[in-house]
Amino acid sequence: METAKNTRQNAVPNDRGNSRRQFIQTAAAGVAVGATALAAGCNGATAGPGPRRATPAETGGPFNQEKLAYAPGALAPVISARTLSFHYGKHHAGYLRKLNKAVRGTPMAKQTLPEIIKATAGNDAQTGVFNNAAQAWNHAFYWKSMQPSGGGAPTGKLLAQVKADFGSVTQLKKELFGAAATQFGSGWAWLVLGADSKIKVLKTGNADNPMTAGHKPLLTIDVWEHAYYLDHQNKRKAYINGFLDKLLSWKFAAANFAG
Ligand code: MN3
Repeated sequence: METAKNTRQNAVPNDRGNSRRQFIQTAAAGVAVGATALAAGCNGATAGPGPRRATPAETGGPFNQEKLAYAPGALAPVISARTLSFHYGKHHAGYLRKLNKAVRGTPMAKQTLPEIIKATAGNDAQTGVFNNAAQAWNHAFYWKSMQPSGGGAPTGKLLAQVKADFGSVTQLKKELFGAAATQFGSGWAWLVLGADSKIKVLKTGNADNPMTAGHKPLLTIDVWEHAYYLDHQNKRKAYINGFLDKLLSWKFAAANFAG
């Protein structure tokens, strides 16, 4: 079966093969993702803000990268333009490229990322598809979980719910910090709305996403080393503190809470 064949091929991602394929694709398009991402700030007026996104021709479709809502250096000094360019232009684009390669020509090509994530979670035969689909979704969600001059506190209904479930915004931040700091190895810290309509703090390993357990994500922090190592080396806590105090987008969390 075509589907099984594609899935099996993708279950053991071949980084070297994908890198070579990526080079051929980008070379054919006359651009290099990383170098152009770093230069994108220079022509933001015409190309839009943020690092250059991989084009559909480069990620291959059906899933493509959304433009970032801010310029490459807008999250500095917590997250430098260099980190953002590698993270968005290489890591995130890479997950999309591998996912597209795996689902092209299969029924999953017509599904949404959450549909694919929920359908493949816990299925050993589809680990490769799950990992790349979840990482594609998680990163798109992470970019929106941050904004320049973020931090502070939520307002309105979200603030009322936070007070009801945590007592205070300070307590919520303390718990979110704890989850992000103690996630062993690669993973994510999350603010979610549970099926019981209570806001909770969770952490997940590798690509895992709380939506597979019935939670609605409100906000996430990427704690894979590639998210902070260029800027903070091994000091994950410095990155998390910077995220909470200067980048966290309560506006995005509130929109997810209301939606
Ligand atoms: Mn990441």
